[in-house]
Amino acid sequence: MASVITSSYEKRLENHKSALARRLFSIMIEKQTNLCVSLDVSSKEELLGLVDSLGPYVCVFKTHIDIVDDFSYESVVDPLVALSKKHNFLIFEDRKFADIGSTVKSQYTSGTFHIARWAHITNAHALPGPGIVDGLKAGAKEAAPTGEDDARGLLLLAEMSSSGNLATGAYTEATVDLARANSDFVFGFIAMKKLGKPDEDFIIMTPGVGLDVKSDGLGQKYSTVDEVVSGGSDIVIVGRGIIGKGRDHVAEAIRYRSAGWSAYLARISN
Ligand code: 5BU
Repeated sequence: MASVITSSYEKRLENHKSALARRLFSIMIEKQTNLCVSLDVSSKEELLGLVDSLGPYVCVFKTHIDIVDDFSYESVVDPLVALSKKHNFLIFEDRKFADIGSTVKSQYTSGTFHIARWAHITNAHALPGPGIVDGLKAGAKEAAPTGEDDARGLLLLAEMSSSGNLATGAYTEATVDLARANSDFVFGFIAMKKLGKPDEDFIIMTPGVGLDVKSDGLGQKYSTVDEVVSGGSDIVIVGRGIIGKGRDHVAEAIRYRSAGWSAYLARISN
């Protein structure tokens, strides 16, 4: 396993070459949080309500915008962007692009969702090869304004959390190589642990994190916050552990944020 990064988010902010990564680190430092909440809900009212109440505790909200039943750009994206300014967080659309460059460019910039206009972060599978990164990079340039605050960044799916997934071994290694060749735009990975050489500062965002259960009956596998952060994860992605039915959402967000920050402090003190 690659050795974990033990330098602070402050140090990494100073040296990072991705504008998006610098913005992300500055939010994490200011709000003292490495928590990303995954908003897998189908009603816009619920989505926006969660964002407003949990906004103070997160650095990133992750969306699956295509599962919102009552979606319209004006009634979902516009208020979401306003809330991202109010609470100072980034928006990550978990789109998992997986097609040729020309097609993903259109999927990213057009259609119902116009993802590149509002999602600071999106992600893609490496399976199609370098064209997918080129297509998304071209889309980001075309759709997003140019200031540092409007920076866009891509995460490659180097690993997955689900049981029996195929993103392992040589596939994961080839994904890291693809990121290396595009490190101005690809600032990190969806992965379960640190990837890359010690001096390569890829940000690792990790799904499949839960403190109470080990699986969901549909293939999801949960690790604890301590397990993933000590293994090199920089941001923990939590969905149902926080927004699941019957949970006190704010109390759970505070619990996961505190676990994430303590695990980060423990890692940098080693
Ligand atoms: P959960 O409720 O914490 O299990 O939600 C996990 C979220 O992370 C959900 O939106 C998934 O689509 C997403 N996810 C994942 O669980 N595992 C992966 O490997 C990737 C994404 Br990539």
